[in-house]
Amino acid sequence: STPWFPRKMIDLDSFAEKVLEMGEELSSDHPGAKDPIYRARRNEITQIARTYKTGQPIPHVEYTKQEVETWAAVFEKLTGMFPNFACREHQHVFPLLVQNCGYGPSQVPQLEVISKFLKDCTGFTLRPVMGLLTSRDFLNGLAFRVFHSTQYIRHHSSPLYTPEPDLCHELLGHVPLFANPDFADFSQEIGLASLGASDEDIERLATIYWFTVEFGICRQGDQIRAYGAGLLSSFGELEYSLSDKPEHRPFEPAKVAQQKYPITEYQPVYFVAESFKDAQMRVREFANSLNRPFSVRYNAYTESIELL
Ligand code: H2B
Ligand code: FE
Repeated sequence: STPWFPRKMIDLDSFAEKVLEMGEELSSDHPGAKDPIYRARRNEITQIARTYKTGQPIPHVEYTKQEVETWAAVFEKLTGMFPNFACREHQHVFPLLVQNCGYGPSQVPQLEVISKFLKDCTGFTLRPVMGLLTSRDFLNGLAFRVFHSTQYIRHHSSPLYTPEPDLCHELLGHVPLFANPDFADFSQEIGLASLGASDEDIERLATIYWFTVEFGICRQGDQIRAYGAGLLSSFGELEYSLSDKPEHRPFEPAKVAQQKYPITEYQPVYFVAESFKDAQMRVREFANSLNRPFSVRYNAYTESIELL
């Protein structure tokens, strides 16, 4: 039988409290795990996600001086690298985020402002989330052009390292690409394929997500550049991924879906997309090969999924 899946945008409200480890209870090797002040602050911020409902504006967070400093450290380090390593789509959007969304080292941008900006660009919106969602829930959100974003900041003791998504990763890595129409289409394609998919197929789609939205690189003229958020928000891996140390293979979803990957070390292999349009077409083809007794379409007028 088909697993349950969200049919209307408001169905996403039910994901709020289903977060995996590290969401509320930080795992023990987390830099913030033993810092009670950090934990209390995290709980304060994740209250927003816990009670957030579809259609509400995302509440403003007044970030502390320490949080702004952590954000600034990450911001300065990464923006210095983008000109040499980020794909052209990321570089095109970044100045617009500075102009319209308060990006810069002196303040932490607000999710609500960014969500409105993305809505104007591609129809994508952000929803605050308490921590890691299951792959199924997270991918299902993409079918509605919804990206679940954390709202808290990594621990100040190691500004350039975080074992989990945080606001720096979301804002510097993910957000710029969701402003690009082809990338938005590509991401939604993975999301649509995930609706009602079997557990095995969710695993395959999560792997494709991993090697594209998180760790994807793409050909750009005679160069390769990064578009994956995990790369764009990691100063070490960003340079490494484009060097001749790892393996670079062509983006073929059926092969990508079977690739094993480490989550705490640099990737030994990356997949090179020719363009977001090409990647979307390939994912659609792959999705059609999956075993699901129906196909789906998103109706943007009613914000709901239609079964075909
Ligand atoms: N949850 C959240 N909150 N952010 C993510 O980036 C994320 C997630 N990634 N759940 C998902 C899992 C990804 O690793 C794939 C789809 O499993
Ligand atoms: Fe991410």
